[in-house]
Amino acid sequence: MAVLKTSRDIGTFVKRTVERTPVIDIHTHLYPASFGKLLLWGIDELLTYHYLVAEVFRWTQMDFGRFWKMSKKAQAELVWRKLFLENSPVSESCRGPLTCLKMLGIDVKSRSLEKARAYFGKQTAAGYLDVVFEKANVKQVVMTNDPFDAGERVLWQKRVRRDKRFAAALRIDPILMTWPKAAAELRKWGYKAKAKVDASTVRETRRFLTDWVERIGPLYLAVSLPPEFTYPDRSTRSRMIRDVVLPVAHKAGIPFAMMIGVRKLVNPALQLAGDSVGAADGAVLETLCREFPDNRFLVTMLSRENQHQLCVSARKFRNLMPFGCWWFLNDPSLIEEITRMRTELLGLSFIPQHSDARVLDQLMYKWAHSRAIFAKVLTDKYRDLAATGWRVDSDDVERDVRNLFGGNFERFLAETPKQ
Ligand code: FIX
Ligand code: ZN
Repeated sequence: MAVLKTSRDIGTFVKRTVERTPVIDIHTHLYPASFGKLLLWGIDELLTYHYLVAEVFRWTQMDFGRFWKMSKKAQAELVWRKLFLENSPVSESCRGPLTCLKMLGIDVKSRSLEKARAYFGKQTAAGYLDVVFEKANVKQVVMTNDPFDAGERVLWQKRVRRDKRFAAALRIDPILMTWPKAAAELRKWGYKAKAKVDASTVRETRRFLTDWVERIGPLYLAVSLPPEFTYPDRSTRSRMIRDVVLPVAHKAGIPFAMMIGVRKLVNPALQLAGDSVGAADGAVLETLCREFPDNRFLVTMLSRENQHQLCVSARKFRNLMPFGCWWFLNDPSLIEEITRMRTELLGLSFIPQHSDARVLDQLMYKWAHSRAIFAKVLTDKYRDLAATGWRVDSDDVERDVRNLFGGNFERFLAETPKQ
């Protein structure tokens, strides 16, 4: 243990600790190599990530349908030309792939996409997965596992081999967003669920969720909700949350993760890139936390306008854990603003980031970019402490960063009451 006496000592030690501390990435769309084509990786997947698709259409009048008919390779070449060669790749979504190539030791001075492709052509998914986890210093990721996705469902039913670096999360959007359709699916799978929710449908839907909790062992249940989400109201969604989702989560002893503020498909022609954002009513979280004190809530909100209220609500309810700088907030200026706000209002009792990675390689850049900002914010906070005469010990800094990068998540899970 060392006392970090000077401003410079603090800066140097905090930066090194943030870089060296392995992280648990609590929300991603990644899969292990055993899930086959569900695992996306390599330069062409990086360049056709939906964030870049949205951006490339700002530089072309190409017909959307024509783009979607192009091969992945041709789409990537269009993105490379428009966003990297004809315009400087200064956006966060464009800087990301370049950080990945740099971390892999691929020189981008030539600006040759073929050179980058040559590297990936020599990799296998399993081998490259080890490279990425090591370079990103990620010890575990939590997947997004959707029983309503046919491609994924069949893998779980075949009991595909697990990789302990990939924890599960049970994603239940259809149950809370499109119930009649979800009920029809459940009936196909042998659960007597009716479009009109009655007591037997509640029982059968609980049975469905319980079966999947037992099948995949999720760390939490999760849903993405629109800005207009509220609770309670007379909707099927409120009934399902009260009578099905929260009782199943409580019985299993796992949190319920709500990701709030997505306005789905405002531009359907962009497909996955077509979602937008809206400010939500943050007060709904206080209602849920108060009415369900034995449930625990992981929450991330998509609108910048909701961040301050989320911090204040978390001050009022210890069963509310804010996490991440999600999606349109996963940009340096906003990560810094939100992280400063959170340390000033919550101390170190929050989960600062998740990557939301859809392409394996993204773990490298998303965590490298965020770690740089966390180091900057934490350095300022420890320097402020030192200015009061407080002794800043290296062991304390290491403990604090371990908590931010996974310890708070693991404690929140462990303390979740189980029926
Ligand atoms: O609902 C979600 O899990 C969102 O993160 C995704 O739908 C979104 O497309 C995304 O990947 C954002 O980063
Ligand atoms: Zn996501």
